[in-house]
Amino acid sequence: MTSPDLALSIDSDRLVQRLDDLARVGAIEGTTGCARLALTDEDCAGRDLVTTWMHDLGLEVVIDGIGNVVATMPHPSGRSPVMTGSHIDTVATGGRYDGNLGVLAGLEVIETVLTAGIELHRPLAVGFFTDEEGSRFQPDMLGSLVYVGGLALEDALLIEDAAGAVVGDELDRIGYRGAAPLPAAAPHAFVELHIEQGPVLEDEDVTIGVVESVQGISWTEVTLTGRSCHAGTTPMRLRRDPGVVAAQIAAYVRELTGEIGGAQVGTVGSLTLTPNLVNVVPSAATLIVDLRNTDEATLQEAERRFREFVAQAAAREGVDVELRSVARFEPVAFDGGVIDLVEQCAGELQHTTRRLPSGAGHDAQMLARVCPTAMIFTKSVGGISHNVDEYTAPEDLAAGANVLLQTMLRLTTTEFDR
Ligand code: HGY
Ligand code: MN
Ligand code: MN
Repeated sequence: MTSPDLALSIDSDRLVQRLDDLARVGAIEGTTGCARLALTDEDCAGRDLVTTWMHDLGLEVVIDGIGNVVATMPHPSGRSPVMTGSHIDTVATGGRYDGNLGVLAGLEVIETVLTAGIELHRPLAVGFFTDEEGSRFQPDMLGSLVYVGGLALEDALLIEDAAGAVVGDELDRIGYRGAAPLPAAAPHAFVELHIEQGPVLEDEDVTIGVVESVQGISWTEVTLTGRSCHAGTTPMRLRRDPGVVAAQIAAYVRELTGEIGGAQVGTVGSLTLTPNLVNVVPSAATLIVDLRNTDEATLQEAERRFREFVAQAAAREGVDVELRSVARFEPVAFDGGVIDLVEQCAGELQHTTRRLPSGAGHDAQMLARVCPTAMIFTKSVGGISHNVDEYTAPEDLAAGANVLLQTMLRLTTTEFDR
């Protein structure tokens, strides 16, 4: 292929149909959302469906030791592929586009190119990575982190969820512990299409987000241990109530984001009281604090102040505290050349564009460690995501997928043979 064919376009009905078909797997009744937590039966069913589509296209499908699945066009050259992909695991109250769009748009791009019979200088590939969400097994982006050699496979296989289930056992249970070696061979380049999951593109009425970076992420598990006692008979002066400290921490995280300002965000989304009974002062409270910032030094300052507050609040209440980092990734800058190419392709397709950082973590931030990488965002209605009401209009799905098509095609040409 010498010059890109801008007239080539994905089949948006087929893309939307596949998104609908996949959303039926783990569908949350009465909503348009789905629940496919990593390595659950629902995730397995989603994996089976997508790998069937991959096989139906005649792609070479490989599964590696952490359950990542990559499908590559057969190609005589043996050159490394231009790759796209994302994830098909979801949070427990997930929408149908987060991650799924990136995987199914990649499949759609490949089917479009195969149907058009276009000869490429190097193959295209699409993959889905295990446990991108990190909701069940921390850290998030677990599969892509192992894929690029950021975490040893043997360590990843030992990670447990809150109920004590182990990654390696769950992979075996669903039949997705593959044989492909890890770390994987680096692709030639990687481009991920994803919904923005925020309000920027919609607020500014811009069609395509040209993603320049991903902000830093810090997840710290806080375990507070007090003494359970009767909620009625125990005098307040004798109580050592970890539930109170947990609530103070959640409130402080919000205060801290106000004090630091700028790009600082934070929340406590996971909080468990034990025994969690109305008339028992808790014996323990476990929470995970999510802090993020586009600037590493500021994120470290936020972490320092949060840890200081936790120590003081626990001491005041006389409870013990244990901190454990369960995810920590510095901000990642994407490749300037690929960013420019995404912007150029979107412009040639007459779409409005805007450069922005990603507030969410993505598999692309791991692939950026091993090859030239960037991302494409498309609108999220109302900026809502990690919510069953997540929605992106068909025309925006198609716009994102066509920018992905053109960008990937350009990256296969000798012009990008770096
Ligand atoms: O948490 C995140 O940013 C991503 O959804 N895993
Ligand atoms: Mn995602
Ligand atoms: Mn997500």
